[in-house]
Formats: sequence, structure tokens, C-alpha cells
Amino acid sequence: MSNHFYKSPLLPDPLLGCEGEKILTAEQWQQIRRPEILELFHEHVYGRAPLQRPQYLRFITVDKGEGWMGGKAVRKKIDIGYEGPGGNGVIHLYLFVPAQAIRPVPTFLLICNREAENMDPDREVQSPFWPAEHIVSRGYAAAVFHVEDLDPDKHDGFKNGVHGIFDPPEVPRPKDAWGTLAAWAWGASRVMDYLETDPDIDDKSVALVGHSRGGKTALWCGAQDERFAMVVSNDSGCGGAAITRCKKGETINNINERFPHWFCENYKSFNGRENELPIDQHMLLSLIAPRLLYVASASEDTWADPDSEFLACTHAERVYNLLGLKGLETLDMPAPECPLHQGSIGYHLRTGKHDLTLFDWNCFMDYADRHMKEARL
Ligand code: GTR
Repeated sequence: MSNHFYKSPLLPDPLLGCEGEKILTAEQWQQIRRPEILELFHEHVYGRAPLQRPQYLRFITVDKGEGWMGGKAVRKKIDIGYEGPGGNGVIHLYLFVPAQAIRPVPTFLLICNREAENMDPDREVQSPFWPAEHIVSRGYAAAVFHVEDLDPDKHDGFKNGVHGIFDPPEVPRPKDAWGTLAAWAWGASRVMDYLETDPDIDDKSVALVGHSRGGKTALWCGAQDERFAMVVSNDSGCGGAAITRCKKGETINNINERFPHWFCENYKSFNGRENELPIDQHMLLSLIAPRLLYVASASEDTWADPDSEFLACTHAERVYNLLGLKGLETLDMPAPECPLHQGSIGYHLRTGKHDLTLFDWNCFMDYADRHMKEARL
């Protein structure tokens, strides 16, 4: 891994407003610059959701039972039903709450983008992708939902899922209309709507976790929805935690060709023109401030590009500093398996491939053990 100084591209400044004014105080950040940056990501990258909480949103506990995980957990299955002009849908939320813990408990919510077996609520499959037993044993509630409950991961002309349900019938579709990642992010916020109502859950201590396309989603959700106390991006790469300018591996052109449904139409105008973007991904990370941000990379994941993921963290740090918080506190990429857990931005590089492993989860929980209580709003 190289020291980022040798490859640092010229990046847009998170602390320079659109009118050219310097952002010098926490108040200016919150009132002026944060909304500007959020708007730029809506307009050019992820697109705009037509609504937040829909008028029709229902939480139904379809199952609640003790005695799971050898008596260590209570399992709940919650159906989060939503309805709009074009139909209705259901998010199936699975939740394991530690039986002995003092309530309300801090929680890890995973956005699952892998095969549904990885989140088996009956625990016949115990995948490291969602190590619910392990999460519970460390005193956290383990929550998960699947992205396909919001929108299928294929280019269907935005006919199915939440687009079909909520989109106004505008033809042609606006170039800043929400893509699939924004649809999934919208779903994570609806899960938070439920968690706020559950007396077992400490809704001020919820960490949102996503891997890869799920990691891009976690960041976009956490940037908009300030109810999440901690946001974790695992191997999220292009359109996630990685700086796009001078990025190795996947480019904007690659991602828009292979996944034309993920981002808004406007993003395609930056194919091969990264330098003309008014933002870069360090500015997405900065929108998580002052809350906890955790970025993880894997050494062999060159498509995502660990150097560019780390670089984004070092540049998001200026916003954390403005808000009186520490970031990574170093400009040097750490060695594999040597997590940086000092400040309000956490980072680790793991040896190995593009994946979400038990090592990654343990790092997220070590970090949360250390910071989530003190950061509690
Ligand atoms: C890849 C894609 C990446 C990443 C990954 C994943 O094919 O190019 O941007 O999102 O899929 O989600 O596993």
C-alpha cells in the first residue's frame, strides 16, 4: 500500500462553500455547507427519493420468541409494510435481542445484499456475513433486512419495487430521480422508523453496516439520516468510500455500464470525467460527521481500491476537526490487521479478498465498544 501523498489528486474542498466562502465554524458547516453537499449528491450521484416516511407505514410483529441461541436471545420477525400510489411492499426485518442485557440495547443493523441464506432467521445457516450469535454474545442486538424487499438488483426500467410504488408517472424520468442504491437506503431509514418504536432497542445507538454495494447504500443512508449513530462501510469502493478521482480498479464508467440502475441518470454524464464532478467521496463521508464513521478495506480488493478508501477518510477528517472531533490522526495507511480506532473515524485494512468476515465484524464491535456510548446523543 502506498503512502497517499504520492497519489493524492486535487479534490473539491468540503470547507469551501458553493459561493466561494470559507466554512470556518461548526454552525456554518451545519447551516450552509452540509446541505449544499447533500444536495450535490442528490443531484449528481444517487438521485432524489420522492418521499421519506410514507403516509402508510405499518409495523407488524409476526413472530416473537424466547429461547433462541441457547436461551441467549429473543428473536423478533417484524414486517414493515409500506404503500403508495403504485402498490405496496414489505420489508422483512429479523432481529435478535440479547436476553440478559440491560435494555434498551445498542444495535447493529446490516443491509444484506448477498443471498438471503446469509441472514437465515432460523440459524441453520450461520454465515460470517451476518454473525448474529457473535453480535448478540457481545451485547448488541443483531438486525438485518434484505435489499430485494425494496428493489430488485437489476435494471428493470424502475418498474418494480419502491420506484414502481412511489414514483410520479413523469415521462421521461427525471435525470436526478432515485436509483436502486437510494431505494435501498430509503429502506434502511424505514427500518430505523421501526427501531425507534421498539423499547428493547436503544435507537440513539444504532450502527448501520453494509458491504460493497450495501456499503455504498449504508453511506448514502447515513449521510441523509442523522438518526444513525454510526455508519460502517465495508469494501464499498467506487460510489462508496473510495475517492473517484485517480481511483484504481472500478471507475464511474465501469460501474454505470455494469449497473445502470444503481445511480441517477446524471451520474452517467461523469463517465470518464471524474475531475468535473463538483464533489468526491470524501465529502460523502464528511456528511456522517459528527457521528461515528467506520471504513474497512481488504488488501486484495483492488477493484474497490483500499488506497482510495483510506484517502477519502483522511480528507473527511477536516470536517470532523472543525466540529471539534478527532479523525484518523494519521495520513499513513495502517498495516493489515492494525485497526485505527482512536478518533471518530475508524479504519482497518484486512488481509484477503472482497468479503465481510468475522474479523471485520469484531473490529466494528471493538470500535463501537470504545466510542458508541460516549458519542451517544
Ligand atoms: C461489483 C461492483 C462493485 C461492488 C461489488 C459488490 O461487481 O463492481 O462496485 O459493489 O460488486 O457489491 O459486491
